[in-house]
Amino acid sequence: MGRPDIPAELGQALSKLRRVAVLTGAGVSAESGVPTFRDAQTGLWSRYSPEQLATPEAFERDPRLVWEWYTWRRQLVAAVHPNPAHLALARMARLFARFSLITQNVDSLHQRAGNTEVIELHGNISRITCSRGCGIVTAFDESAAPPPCPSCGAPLRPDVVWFGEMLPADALSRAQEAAKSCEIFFSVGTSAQVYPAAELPFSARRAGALLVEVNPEETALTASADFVLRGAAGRILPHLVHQLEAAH
Ligand code: BV8
Ligand code: ZN
Repeated sequence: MGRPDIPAELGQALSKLRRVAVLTGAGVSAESGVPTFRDAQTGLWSRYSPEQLATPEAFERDPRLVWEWYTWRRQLVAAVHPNPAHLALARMARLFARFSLITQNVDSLHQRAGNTEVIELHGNISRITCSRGCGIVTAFDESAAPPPCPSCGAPLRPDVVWFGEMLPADALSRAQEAAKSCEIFFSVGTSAQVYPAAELPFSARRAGALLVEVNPEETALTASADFVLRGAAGRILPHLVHQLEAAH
């Protein structure tokens, strides 16, 4: 397969711009072997949809089932590696004066690829916290069922944002600030359907930023994008960063 073509005017814009923001979704981890939310869950989880399991109600109703799902996902994530898309974003962070990496993913693959500042909008699967909110945060452990909170006894839960739950205020405000102040906003590997994360590219555009989409498929964002790089992030981003490094 030939080199993906990066439009010349995008290359020119990137050589002049200083402030870049990137929003990633499950698609950036797809080439590491982590199923996206839209892919049918593999194996025994195929009969559940994430929207059914990633909710406080599901955890209330069947804490052990939800806990097992996260244990399965945590083990799957621990067994995979960052792919060329993650590695390209780690290199890209070093090329711009202001680079904000905002992710909807909970898999730590951006950190493992070398990005030191990652705005995690939806938490992280490697951490667990008190389901009654008494602030305890600790590392996920191998127990078969949610362990009791050491201070209040409520079951501990994955430290991720479920549907219907508020996003961490600090992460969301940093992401909104980055979207409003960037000159170019990349939306990579996200179907742009889950709010308020999906609002970010639109607020970047309203603030005057160029909008670039990297995705093999059309999304809710495609019509508003200034540049659509149609293809896998693991193929497109390394080529884009290679071009940028050559120009720097
Ligand atoms: C909130 C963490 C309320 C957990 C996640 C009705 C009831 C309740 C809520 C709502 C409702 N209607 C709307 C809502 C709001 C809801 C929402 O937006 N729902 C959607 C479904 C309509 N949002 C929320 O509930 C949020 N909270 O609104 O609170 C509130 C408001 C005010 C005051 C109080 C309360 C919380 C949302 C966060 C949920 N948690 N994850 C976990 O991981 O277990 S969301 C989860 O799903 C991901 O984090 C991600 O955000 C989303 C999946 O989306 P993507 O990442 O885009 O992945 P997806 O599979 O969709 O797409 C993959 C893309 O990659 C595709 O486009 C594909 O083409 C592309 N791709 C594939 N391969 C590649 C590729 N791209 C590049 N390269 C490749 N190789
Ligand atoms: Zn507690």
